[in-house]
Amino acid sequence: MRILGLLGDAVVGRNGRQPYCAGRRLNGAIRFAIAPYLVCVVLASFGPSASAQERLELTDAWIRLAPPSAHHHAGYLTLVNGGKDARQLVGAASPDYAKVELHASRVSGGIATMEPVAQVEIAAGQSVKFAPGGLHLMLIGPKAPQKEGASVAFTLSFADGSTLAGKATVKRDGGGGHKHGAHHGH
Ligand SMILES: [Cu+2]
Repeated sequence: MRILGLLGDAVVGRNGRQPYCAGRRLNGAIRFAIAPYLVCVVLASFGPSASAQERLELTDAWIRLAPPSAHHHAGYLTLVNGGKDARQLVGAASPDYAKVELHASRVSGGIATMEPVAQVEIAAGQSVKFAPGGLHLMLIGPKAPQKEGASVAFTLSFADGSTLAGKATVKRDGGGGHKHGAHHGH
């Protein structure tokens, strides 16, 4: 991610566009020297995106390490809408998976279930957290064995036709109670 951040920052800088991050308040060489170590590390990855997306931030994307036999992996992230309009997340995709769905989990009577959701709205000025036990990206049909620490590229699609690219790190459970596989509705 840091390497991408550096590249993204350099590309954006050459094109004369300013990444939407604290780094833009710095100038010249100082910005290029320091910015990659600030929040630009994450935000600059989205620098080349369309202007309409600049105020929607995607952070903390990760995929839970699952048993090797798992055909579904769960991905989590946070979307922060710093814009003035609500945004509707309507889909996702990854080159590393056959299909990606938006799912919501809930626990009822001690049993965890989940179901697809058609869209997730991120209200203006609000954030939505995809986390164990709640919203998640259901990554279906991995094309290669999952590896801890790997970086998985994915793209989010919005109702206005825009997309947002991100990378999720594969890591172990950070806590929470999302039990995948045991009670799968599809
Ligand atoms: Cu799911």
